[in-house]
Amino acid sequence: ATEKRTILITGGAGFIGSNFIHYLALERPDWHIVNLDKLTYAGSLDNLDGLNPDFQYDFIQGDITDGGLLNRLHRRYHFDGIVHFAAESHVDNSIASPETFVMSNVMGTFTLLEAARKWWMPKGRSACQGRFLHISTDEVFGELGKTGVFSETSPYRPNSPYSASKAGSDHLVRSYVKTYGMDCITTNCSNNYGPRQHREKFIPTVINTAMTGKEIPIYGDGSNIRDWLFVKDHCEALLGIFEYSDPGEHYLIGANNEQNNLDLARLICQKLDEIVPSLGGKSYTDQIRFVEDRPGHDIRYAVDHSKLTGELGWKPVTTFESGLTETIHWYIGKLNKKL
Ligand code: NAD
Ligand code: TDX
Repeated sequence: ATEKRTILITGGAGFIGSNFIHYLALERPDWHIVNLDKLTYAGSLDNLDGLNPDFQYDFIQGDITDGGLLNRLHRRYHFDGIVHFAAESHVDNSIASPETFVMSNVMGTFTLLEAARKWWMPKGRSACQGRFLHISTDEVFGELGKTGVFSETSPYRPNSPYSASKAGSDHLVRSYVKTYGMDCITTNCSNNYGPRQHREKFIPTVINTAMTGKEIPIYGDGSNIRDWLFVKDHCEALLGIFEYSDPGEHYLIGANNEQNNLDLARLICQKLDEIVPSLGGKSYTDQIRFVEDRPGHDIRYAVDHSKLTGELGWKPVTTFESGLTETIHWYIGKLNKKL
């Protein structure tokens, strides 16, 4: 399974994609990685700092909706795999301006699928010569009440333009498996946290606002619940699935780590109180403020990942305590660099 491979990674300058490339540089140092990223506001080449210079890695700035570019890249590199992270990813932005979500998430995934089908199945329905791993979200299943969990059999019920666009991309991937026999796999993961996440997301927002003396914004009453997975554990799951899963599979990935937003903000503040006590001894929790709720704000997500554990033996290994501490130290380091 660890033979040399040439993999196209889309969105590798974003949060999870860049963590995945760092993970591959350590775990599969003989692979050749081509990172295609548009460098929207969410992507940053700083996220790739520190890669081993011997690692075969190329960066291409470009848009996944550009089929001509995809074909030129394939002629140059002869990809035998795609790991597809590129997407507009922030729910609040999708509420304010949904169009780019449809373009990048739906049209972008479609353009990639169409390109890969022609590269890898030139004679129509025949053995597919490459593997397409599509990274999606648990948000496609909508929201849960106080009980229950999402599983691979949960119906799709997206509630935001973001999750609807991701659901659309999942359906296209599914159709390429069923109709053309393409070797695609879809994963739906719960909320990731860790180094290199964009500051717009909740955990970086709490750390940055706390540390810079600003108000820490909690939407609504703070009772909404998310399941938080450390990004490195996600990367481990993705590599295992990419290498060992059967074609056409579908896996949910989660952490069994449900937290409500208010408790999580308090926990981060308490950790900051220990790591960087504020002058005057005030707790960062004093900066917490309730603000207007997100429209259509999903109440709760929770994920049953027992299929993945049963078939491939993966389970999350990072405790929330250690993952959060590592994350907080990473953001403090970033803030200090700016000073
Ligand atoms: P991110 O916003 O940090 O990064 C997305 C990257 O994609 C950016 O570098 C951006 O420049 C690039 N991109 C966007 N549109 C593009 C286009 N049209 N062409 C080329 N590049 C483009 O996102 P993330 O949090 O790293 O999420 C990565 C993937 O994982 C997404 O598909 C997201 O839906 C999914 N996901 C994220 C989470 C999470 O908690 N962050 C959870 C589950 C699933
Ligand atoms: O300032 C904030 N205050 C707040 O209370 C922000 C930014 C968020 N929140 C709440 C909203 C959510 O209940 O915190 C929770 C987490 O918010 P986000 O970090 O925006 O994540 P979420 O909306 O849950 O979506 C994330 O997880 C699933 C990613 O952004 C998606 O890309 C992924 O698919």
